[in-house]
Amino acid sequence: MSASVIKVETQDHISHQLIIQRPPSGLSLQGRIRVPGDKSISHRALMLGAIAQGETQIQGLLLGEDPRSTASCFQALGAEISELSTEFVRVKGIGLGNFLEPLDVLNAGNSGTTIRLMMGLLASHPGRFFTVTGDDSLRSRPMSRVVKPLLQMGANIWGRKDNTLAPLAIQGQALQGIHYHSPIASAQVKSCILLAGLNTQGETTVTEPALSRDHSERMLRAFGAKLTVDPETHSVTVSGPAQLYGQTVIVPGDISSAAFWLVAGAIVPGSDLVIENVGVNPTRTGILEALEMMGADIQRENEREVAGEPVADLRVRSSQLKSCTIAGDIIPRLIDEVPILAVAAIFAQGKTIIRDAAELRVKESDRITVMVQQLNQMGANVTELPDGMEITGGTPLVGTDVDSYTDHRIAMSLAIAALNASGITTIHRAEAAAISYPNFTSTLTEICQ
Ligand code: SPQ
Repeated sequence: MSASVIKVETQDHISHQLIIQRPPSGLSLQGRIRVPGDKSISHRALMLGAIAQGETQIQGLLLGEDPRSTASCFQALGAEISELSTEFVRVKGIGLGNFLEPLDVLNAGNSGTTIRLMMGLLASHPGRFFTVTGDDSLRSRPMSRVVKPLLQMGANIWGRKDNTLAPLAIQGQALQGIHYHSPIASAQVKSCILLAGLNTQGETTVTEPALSRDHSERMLRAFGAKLTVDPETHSVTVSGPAQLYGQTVIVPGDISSAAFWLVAGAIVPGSDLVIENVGVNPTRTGILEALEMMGADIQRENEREVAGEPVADLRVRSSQLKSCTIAGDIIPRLIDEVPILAVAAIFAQGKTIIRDAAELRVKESDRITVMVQQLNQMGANVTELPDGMEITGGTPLVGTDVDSYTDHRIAMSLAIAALNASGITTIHRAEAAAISYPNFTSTLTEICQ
C-alpha cells in the first residue's frame, strides 16, 4: 500500500491525526506479524518483580505508555528497574513491606491497572504515606471499587468526591484479611485485594460474580505466593504474609492488540494474516469465541505454553460474518475487545447485540457512547443501550473525521473500520494508540497490500 494511503500528520507536539484512504484498486491484508507484549502481564511482571526478593528478568515487555507509568511508580518506591526494552528488563526487587516513601506524587498516567493494583500494595505498607494520581481520564475513573474493600481491610485512604476519585492519599497500615464479594467481575479489583493480602496476616479472599483475567493468580503462584482458587465460586484466597522470589517472565503477545488484526483480516476481503505468539489464556479468549460465533475463519496454530501462559499463532482469513448476541459471562473475557467487535458487527449480516457491558462506560473513555457516535458518523447503524449496543450490519461506511477521545482502543478500532470505508477517514488524537500499541501504524502499513 502506498504511503499516501495511510498518513500520520502531527497537529502539534503531542497530537497526531491518522489519515486512511482505501486505494481505488482495493486492499487486502497479508503477512506474518507479531503484536507487542501483553499489557496486563507486563504491569504484573514489573510490580511483582519490584516487591519480590532478588532479581526478575522480563522478556517481551510491552513498551507502551501504561507499563512505563508502572515502571516509574515502582522506581519511585525503591525498585531498581533497568532501561525498558522488549528484549530484556531486569528488576531488582526490594522485598515485600520495604517500599520507600516517595518524595512526590505517584503518577499512573492513563493506566487504571497501575493505580488500582498499586493501591493494594501501598495501603498494606505500614508507616508510609503515599499520594497517587493520573491523567484527566484516570482522574475521572471510579476508584471506590478498590477503596471500599481496602477500607474494610482497615486501610486509611482519602480522596476527592468522598474517596471515589484520584488524586488519593494513602496512609499505609497493617491490614486485616477479609472475604470480599465483589459486585463486578474485575481483574483490577481482584488483583488489588490479593496484592493487599500479600503483606497482611492470615487469609484474604475475593469472590467475583464471573471469572475475570487470571494473570495475577498465575504470576503470584510462580513468584511463590500461597494461593488457592475455587473455580466453582470464582474465589481466590491468598495467605499472608507472603515471600515472593524473583523469576523469569516471558510476556506473550497481547490478544487485545491481536484483536485489531483478527477483525481486520476477517472483514477486509481477500486477507490472510498470521499473528504469531499471541497469549491465549482462556480468561482472555472471549474475542476468539465471539468471532467464531460470527463465522470468522480463525485457526490456532503451534499451540504451546510459555512461562505459565498458553500461547498460539492465530491465522485469520476473510469471510462473510453473521450477527450474534454477546452477553453474560463471556463479557469479562472480552471486555477490552468490545470496540473492535462493534466494528466487526458493522460488516456482519443481521443485528448484533452486545449487552451486560456497562463497565465500558468507565474505561479510558465511555466506550459505548464514543463508539456509537463515531461509527454512526461514518454511516453505521448502531443504537446505544445502557449496557451495550445494537449494531445492524450491512450499511456501507463513508470516511469522515472521527476522534479517539484519547482512548487507545477507540483510535485503533476506528482505524480498522476505515480500511473498509470509502473516501478519506481522519482519526484525530490517534497518538492514544501508544498507550498499548506503539507501532500500530507501522504494522498497519506493513500488512496492507
Ligand atoms: O489499565 P486500564 O487503563 O484499565 O486498561 C484497560 C484497557 O483497555 O487497556 C481498560 F480500560 O484494560 C483493563 C481491563 O479492562 C486491564 C485489566 C488488568 O490488567 O487487570 C483488567 C480490565 O479491567 P477491569 O476493570 O475489568 O479489571
